Formats: sequence, C-alpha cells, structure tokens
Amino acid sequence: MPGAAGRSTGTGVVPWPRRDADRYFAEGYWEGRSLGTHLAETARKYPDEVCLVDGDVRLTFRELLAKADGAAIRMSALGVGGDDRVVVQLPNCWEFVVTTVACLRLGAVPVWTMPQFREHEIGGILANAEATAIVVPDVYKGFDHQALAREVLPDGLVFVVGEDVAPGNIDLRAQFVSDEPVEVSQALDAAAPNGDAVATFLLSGGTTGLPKLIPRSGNDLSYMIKTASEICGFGPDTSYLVVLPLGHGFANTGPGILGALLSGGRVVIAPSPAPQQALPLIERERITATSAVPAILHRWIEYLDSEPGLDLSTLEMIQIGAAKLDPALAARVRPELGCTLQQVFGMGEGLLCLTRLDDPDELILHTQGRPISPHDEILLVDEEGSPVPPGEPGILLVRGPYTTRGYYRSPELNARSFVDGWYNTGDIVRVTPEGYLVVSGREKDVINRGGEKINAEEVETFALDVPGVEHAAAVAMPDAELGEVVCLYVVATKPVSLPDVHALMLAAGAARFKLPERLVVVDELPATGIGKVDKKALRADIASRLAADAA
Ligand code: J2J
Repeated sequence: MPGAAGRSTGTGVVPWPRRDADRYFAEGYWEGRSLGTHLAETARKYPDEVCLVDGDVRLTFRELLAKADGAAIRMSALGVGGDDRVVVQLPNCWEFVVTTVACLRLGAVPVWTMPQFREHEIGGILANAEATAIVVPDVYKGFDHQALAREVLPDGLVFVVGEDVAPGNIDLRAQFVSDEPVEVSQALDAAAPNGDAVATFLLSGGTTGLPKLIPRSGNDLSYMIKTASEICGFGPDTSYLVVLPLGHGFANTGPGILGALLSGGRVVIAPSPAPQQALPLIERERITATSAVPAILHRWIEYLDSEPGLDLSTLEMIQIGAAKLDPALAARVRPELGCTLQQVFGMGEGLLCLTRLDDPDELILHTQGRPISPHDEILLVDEEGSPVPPGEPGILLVRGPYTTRGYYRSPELNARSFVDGWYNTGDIVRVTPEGYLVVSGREKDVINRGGEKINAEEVETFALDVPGVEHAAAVAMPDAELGEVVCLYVVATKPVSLPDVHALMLAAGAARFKLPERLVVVDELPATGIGKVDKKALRADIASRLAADAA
C-alpha cells in the first residue's frame, strides 16, 4: 500500500478510480513505491557491477547511486523541491541517466525532451510543466543551449553539462559528488514519494498544438517497466545498447534504460545510431539487447551488407517500434542480424504491446505484439464510437494499470481523448485471433517521421503566418527511409517557396525535424462533405505526384 511519506500528485492529474487502483494493488501490480526507491534497491543489490557505460566512463551501481544521491541533495539545497519539475534537454550521455536517477530519488519530476527542440517547444514545455529548473548541454551541434535556457527560463535554475558554464548557471557535473555520508541516502530513502506521485511527465506527440504532458506515476511506470523487462528476458546479464534519443519514452521505459537498470543489467550509450558507431559497440561491449525505429534498422542492415566482418553474436534481441515496420525488413532481422526481432507498439500515454521472444515467425513478422498486462483492456470502435465486429479494423481505445487517465491540466482535451477511463489512441488497428494487434492506420492528424511525431496542425499554424498563404494542410508523404515525412499543401495569393516556410518556422523557434520536405501550391484544398480539409485526398494526391516524378 502507499507509503506514509506520500506527496500529493498535485492538481491537474486525473487519478485512477479507487476500485481500479485497489485491484491493481491487490494483484501486486502496483507496489506503492517510487521508481527512485526501486532503482536504489537494485543498486544496493549489485553494488560492484558496472551498470552505465558511455565512452570511457564506466559507472558501477554504487557509483551511479552515489552520484545521483549527491546530485539530489545538492539540487535540493539549490531549491529544487520534491514534486518540482525539471526539464531535461540533453543529448545521449551518461549525465542524462544520472540526472534522471537524481530527480527520481529526490521526488522531483524529470521531463525528458529532445536536443533538437528549440524555443517554441522548450518554452511551451516549461510553461506547461511549470518547471523551475532545466538541464542543458553548454553547446551541442553548434547550438548554444545555455542561452536558450536562460531566455525561456529567466528566473529558474539552469544546470549545465559541459566545460563552459556561463555565469549564473550551475555546473551539473560538480553536483554529482559521490562522497556523501550514508545518511544522505538514508534521508532520501525516508523522504521518497509514494507510488501514487508523478514519477515523470512524458510528452505526447499525438495531440493538438504543443506537446501535452502525460503524468506517469511511480506505481504505473514501475509496473510497466518491470513487466516489459520480464517479457524481454532482462536480467543481470543484460547489456542494453541505447541508440534512440534518451528523451523518448521508448528508450527510457519500453523497458529501455530503466528496465535494464531495474533488472540489474548494464546500459551502454551509443553516441549516435549510425551503423559505423553503434554496431562496433555491440561487438565491443557484448551487447545482448537494443531498441530502434525501422529507419535505423534499415540503415544497419544495409551497412552489414557492405561490412560483413562484425561479430554481433552476443545480440539476442532487437526491439523495433514507434513506427510501422515493413514485414520485408522484419524478415531480414533473423538471417542478417542473427537475433530475435521484437515488434513494439507503444505510446507515452501507456499501452505497450510486444511480440514475445518465442512467438512463431508469423506473429513476429506481421503483428505489432500484444499488450504486456492481462489487465490491459482493448476496445475497437468505429467513427461513431460503436464497437466493430471481431477481426475488423477500428479506432483503438485502451485502459489499464499503466495507461494514464488524463493529460496534465487539460480538462477540455481530456473530455475528447478519454471517455470512461478509455484513452482514445487515434490509431487504427485490428486484433488477430491470437489477440495480437496489427496497426493499419491512424485517425489522429499526426505525421510519424521515422518515429518522431509531428502534429499537422502545428505545421499548418506556422504556414499560415507565411505572407500570402491563405490555407494550409500538412500531410504525411511516403519516404523510403523514414516511412513518412511532412508534405505541405498551401493556397496562396502570391508565390510561396519551401525556403520561405522553413525560414519562418526556424525564426519562430521550431525544431528542424518538423520542417516540411515538400511544398505543393494548389488553387484550393479538397474538402470533405462536412467542410473539413480532405486529407485522405491529399495523401492520394501526393502519392500520385511521387509516382509521376518517379516515372
Ligand atoms: C506503428 N505505429 C506505431 C508501431 C508506435 C515504446 C515504443 C514506442 C513508443 C512511441 C513508446 C508503433 N507501428 N510499432 O512510447 O514506450 C505510433 C502510434 C502511437 C504513437 C505513440 C514506447 N509504435 N506507433 O512511439 O508517444 O501512432 O510513443 O500512438 O512517441 O506512435 O508515439 P509515442
């Protein structure tokens, strides 16, 4: 049951109904403890094992916990309170993991973000989360993150990872002090939040406008990560390679880094998903498991065709998810990478579906897995909300022990996205007779660019600010490598070019990956019967234009 030192989950967080919560506790799914407490327990069980590797840095569990606890206590002294939100915008590096563990130990709420985000995204996230602190690199890929942090959080704490810490900002690595007396860790243990408290806010890619915050509690997230770890066969012998951005739920929780750590395993951070960098690490660090999106898998397999000499024999499994995997590419995993493929269909809101390692090929190659929990409830409905006949595709609704009941402080959006506790995923799927999900489409207006979700309306809003643009519609355009990229249709009163749109979006502080790849100027946008832009017609239009280009 929840511990005594419970903090409130705060206003704006929709709790699970009492009856469901009681059931999840009774079944042992929810343990009533924070993720930080679970991590500390594992760290104390395997103190001398190396658990985090990044280049020359190799930390044991003892060192990881000591650094994190040292940072937690210093962050607290600097004014970061339990329940305060800390936006983490770091590239993939060991400091990201220590920061996360420090926040979880303190009960502060890390909000993981991507290094590509700029003032438009970071400013919005800071405001939504009411964050009081941000963690950034000094300079990354030529961009001055400290300057951005100061601009968007003028009165907050700016923690910097890097050599060049500007006056007024705080050198985060200097807080990773590992010589704290044991009482410090004990004090953090005693003050740990209970399992109901928000452990992290994940970002939703699927909603309108700026990313909405998804509250994930210690109870729900610990359950999800532990269950997924079990299904993935994670244990102390696991050596997990991270190539996905650490800002992603998939990389952290699917079961990801936190799953490997909670299993007593080892996390190895790749500086880049490029095959030249990631694949030699598999050989050198004797990696057993990793996760990627289809676009990365494609690059790896192509590279292995030309560089066959690498020894990847330790690799037991690779998870592929976040975007639809082509069965033909899926079929190349076993023969060319020599490991088991696991398809992953997940979402920051909760539901995680996995194929099982011992599933027959038919399911591994052609489905996106089945829910990890027996208490995940799935309902497929048509556009009117009526259940579809078994085996037919429908809009996927879900509820269960680790799927959130609402976005943070978003009553209006929640009224649309959650009904009777069911989260409307906006994905169109069908369920096989074995109970496995096959994703066949999407109802929500999102473009999935190699796993990065781009909200169409956000791009359209920028486009409407370009002089001369009267109407705008962003749709997914097929792309051989990324699966989908953004194609922008506009109606304009004067000539408009793609560079015009890019210049406006960059000046407005949008992340570069949201820039449309193609612009199509038309006389008018097709409309549906009810006067909405007919995006289906636009997707068909761009497909025929691509076919004509190729002919
Ligand atoms: C097709 N579409 C998929 C798949 C996700 C693990 C794995 C992924 C995410 C993630 C995650 C897909 N095939 N295999 O958080 O923990 C699309 C769906 C879904 C949306 C969620 C995790 N796997 N998708 O991708 O919150 O449209 O989470 O609703 O970023 O990605 O995106 P996101």
